[in-house]
Amino acid sequence: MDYKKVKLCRICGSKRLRKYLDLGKVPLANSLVTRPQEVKKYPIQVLFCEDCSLSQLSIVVDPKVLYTNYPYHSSVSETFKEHCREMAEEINLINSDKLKTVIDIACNDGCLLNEFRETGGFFWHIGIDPSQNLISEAKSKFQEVNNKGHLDFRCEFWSKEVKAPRAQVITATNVLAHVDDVRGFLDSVYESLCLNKKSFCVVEFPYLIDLLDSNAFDTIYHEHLSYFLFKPVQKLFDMCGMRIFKVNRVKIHGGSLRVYACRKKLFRIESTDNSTGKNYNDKMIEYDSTEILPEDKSVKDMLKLEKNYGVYKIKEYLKFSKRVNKIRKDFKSLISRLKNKVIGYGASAKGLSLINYCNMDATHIPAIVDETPAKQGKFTAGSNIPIMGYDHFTVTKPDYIVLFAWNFAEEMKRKTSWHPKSGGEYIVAIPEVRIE
Ligand code: JHZ
Repeated sequence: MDYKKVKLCRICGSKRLRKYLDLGKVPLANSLVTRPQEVKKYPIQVLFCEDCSLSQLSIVVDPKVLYTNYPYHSSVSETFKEHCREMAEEINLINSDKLKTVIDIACNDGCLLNEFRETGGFFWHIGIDPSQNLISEAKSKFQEVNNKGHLDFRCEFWSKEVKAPRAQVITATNVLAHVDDVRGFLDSVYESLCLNKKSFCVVEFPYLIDLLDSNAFDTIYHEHLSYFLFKPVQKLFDMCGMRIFKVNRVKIHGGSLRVYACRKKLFRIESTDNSTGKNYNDKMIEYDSTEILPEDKSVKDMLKLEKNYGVYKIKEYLKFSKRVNKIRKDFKSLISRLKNKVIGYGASAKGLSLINYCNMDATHIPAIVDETPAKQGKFTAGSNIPIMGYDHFTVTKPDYIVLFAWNFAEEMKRKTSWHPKSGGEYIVAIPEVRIE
């Protein structure tokens, strides 16, 4: 069996888990195939923890099956690169040390580390990712900058077993939601943060309130084990000896949270004998990290926002589930009506999940264009739709382009500005099905 069932809340351990969404059985979104074929399907159900309000999938697929060879490349999107630049700049403002050690967990193709290198604070950068293909690419891409600082890429899962050096900054974007043992994951972050400096981690993940607001049920798939609100995440960090001191809402991936957290306790060295210049009696003095990283107003504001929204009760989620069913019906009927005239853009995991949730295949969507070389020439899992390079647009000239990566709609529209000029239109399914 390559998956296991979830029985307890992965944050608070509660057994009080209530199902609010069932999307049937679908294949793994990123398991692209080299020729049309039948593939294994796994259930997609979402459970709500009535104690800490975490939403989580009812199963956990073996991460080795999901990530050993991973076709998703962060650097394909200019919007994501800009996002990483802004993030690196914000981090450098909080810790302005010129020489710092940065660990990027789930570094993918090295997109974020590259921005750190370019915005300063470069000394020793370590990228860790379980995908062999991505680590090999990152190694070859960044070889030429090794002489300006030390850049390591390591192929492994970040877990409680990981051995990493201490770092001033640890980043983890779009990975916490993918992890089953979230306690072990954050315990290792805690262990790897420096004890005596302004050290912190920055964790970014899609925000459940944005998912509910934009009906983004297509972002619910096997890679995403948890759907986070701020409150359960704050509890999780607290359980691991850390404290969130700042949180931002950011636009990326349809709406995410960026949380900054540090150890609750730090240490400074206090010299007891200044006269001799010797340090035999130096003491490590423990102090509260609020002295150097005080809590920002954003932390309390975020808790207030969630409380007012009503997301700590299941009622909101049951309403969401009804909206999801309507979108599935509307999208399938629109595409069935226009089927010979459409081409998809972006073989995103969310797009391929949407196709499967609507039981569609290549008779509905004849092809999907994607600029990731690793995806081109392959077929989508379950729906068997061919994935083509950008040139396919010029060959087919579709009447409608379905934006399967609606989170990057602006960038995709910019790249296909010829389409509306020649009378073409776009279709999106999220937040509701529409032609624009
Ligand atoms: P995109 C990924 O999900 C994977 P996906 C992952 N599971 C995760 O957590 C979320 O992100 C947050 C292509 N594209 O980013 C590239 C173009 O071809 O929405 C991608 O294949 N041209 C880790 O897969 C896809 O579209 C372009 O101009 O749902 C976008 O996928 C652009 C902008 C994208 O994420």
